[in-house]
Amino acid sequence: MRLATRYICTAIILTSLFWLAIDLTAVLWSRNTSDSNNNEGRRGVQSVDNTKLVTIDFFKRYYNYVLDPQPGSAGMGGAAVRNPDTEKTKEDVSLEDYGFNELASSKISLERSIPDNRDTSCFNVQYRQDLPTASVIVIFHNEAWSALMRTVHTVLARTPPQYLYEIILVDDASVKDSKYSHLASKLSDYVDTLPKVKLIRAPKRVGLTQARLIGADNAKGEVLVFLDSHCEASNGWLEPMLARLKENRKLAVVPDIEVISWKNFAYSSERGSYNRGIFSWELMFNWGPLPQREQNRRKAESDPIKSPTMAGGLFAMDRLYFFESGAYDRELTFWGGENVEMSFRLWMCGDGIEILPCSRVGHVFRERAPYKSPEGSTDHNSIRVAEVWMDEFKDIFYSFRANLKPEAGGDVSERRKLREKLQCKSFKWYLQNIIPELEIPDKYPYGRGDVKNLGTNSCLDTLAQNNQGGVPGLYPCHKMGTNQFFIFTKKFEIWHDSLCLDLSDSSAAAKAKLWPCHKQGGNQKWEHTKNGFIKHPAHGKCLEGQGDQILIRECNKDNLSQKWIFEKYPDQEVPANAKRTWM
Ligand SMILES: [Mn+2]
Repeated sequence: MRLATRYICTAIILTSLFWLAIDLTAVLWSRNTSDSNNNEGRRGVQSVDNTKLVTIDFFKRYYNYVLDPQPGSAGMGGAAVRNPDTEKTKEDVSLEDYGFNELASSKISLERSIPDNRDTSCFNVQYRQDLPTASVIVIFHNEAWSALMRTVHTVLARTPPQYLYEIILVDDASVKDSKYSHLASKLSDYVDTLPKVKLIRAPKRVGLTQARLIGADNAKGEVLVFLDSHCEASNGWLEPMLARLKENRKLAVVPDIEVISWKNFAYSSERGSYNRGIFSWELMFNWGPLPQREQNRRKAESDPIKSPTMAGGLFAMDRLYFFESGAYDRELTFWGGENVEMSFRLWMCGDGIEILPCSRVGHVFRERAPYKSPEGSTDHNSIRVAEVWMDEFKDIFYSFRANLKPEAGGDVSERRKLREKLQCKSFKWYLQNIIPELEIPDKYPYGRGDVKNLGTNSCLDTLAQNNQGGVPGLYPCHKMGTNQFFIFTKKFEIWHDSLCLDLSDSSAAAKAKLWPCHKQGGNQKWEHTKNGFIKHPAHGKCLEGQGDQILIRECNKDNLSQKWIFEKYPDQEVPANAKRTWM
């Protein structure tokens, strides 16, 4: 049967069933009430009582699967799909084209069943039934058919239709190439057969932020829900977000984002521990654990988690508040930084961001993006964020990103006006109240910038091993900060964004590693002597540069490869009357 016909039939049958159910309820109720209280008997003829609170399972009756059931088909229950060896080449091509195993994805029903990972407490939460309607906005560029359509179909199947105003697909100028021909007329024709789904084509490539704005500018639902184009909605994914926004419209709410494997499309069935969004001083989004303070504040696993930032791919906001609060900065280019901008703005000017653990959406975390962003686009965006929102703390960002200049962000006066108009709080307030756990580097540390080795003329570099146990080395000095940016702190640590250079033994084979800073000295305490040594007092050894490696050796003042120089020594250059601390 063609889809359209199926939908019409299903709709007719459901509508009939719906009214039949109401009639029956009305009859039973009026009998009940007239038995107990004759005067109120007439109330029984009213239709659905929207004020009656219900639990999440109530909404299940409205979910509507339309695809033929495929018993035993691939990936059911969120299972992994493995392709036979004979299809290895085909699989590799799909990985190359999409950044995930599209071949596996193409074998899985667009409405497959997935594990229910919600905490039991989620089933006791009481929801109202008069929830706002949602416009679901999905932007895409060169997306795979199966991934995009599974996003659409799972939203249609698992959203009560009374709350789904529309799904808006925004095609950000996908390449007109045989590889992506499914996104041309095939897509337009298919979308015509689906209820409530609209397709908008961007006339030229506009990038993530502008494509989202096209969706938002065209949306008519009361709530905007942004989803990536490779998601799977789960049972009850939307209702908690709508309910929370009905309680407080000055929030962005984020579902608990579950992992769909890019390798085999297994849908994670692990509950895991909750995380929240944080950021680095380079203005990159990160996930971080919940601090004790937040764990104490929450009374149940179903309670929202306050999140200082959001990843930005999946979230919902009241549509009018989205625009009142400044939508997106329309001068942001292409990709990156828009989530951090919105995060700072929502906390400083509104009621912030919450992750809702009872709302779950699966997302394919791709191995890599299958397309390139224009050079410098993210930097341009980050500069705008720093200039508009970070007040004096933007200096920390610029010290990390030594080669960036404010001018490269363009004119930010409109956004500064917005900040004034909304009477937003200061960045200092945000740091102190929303993310007090974030380490703020010393304002005038003993050393800062790149750390040059005089023997090799190379610079200390994390070599992108920015994690616990990462082994830094040497790399040609590039004067761009980032992985060559270190601070010699007032606690005598060699610090890189919450990681400290740590030496745990003094043997010749020992390595100085990056380790979360513990502020206790010991293995993380260093001396930088007048003659240029970086010496570990506890182990009595010096850092020595050799090739691209850092060795641990007996200190030798005649060895140039043991001499290091920081780009700056700020504590020796404090301006007169300057405030010596940030807070
Ligand atoms: Mn994504």
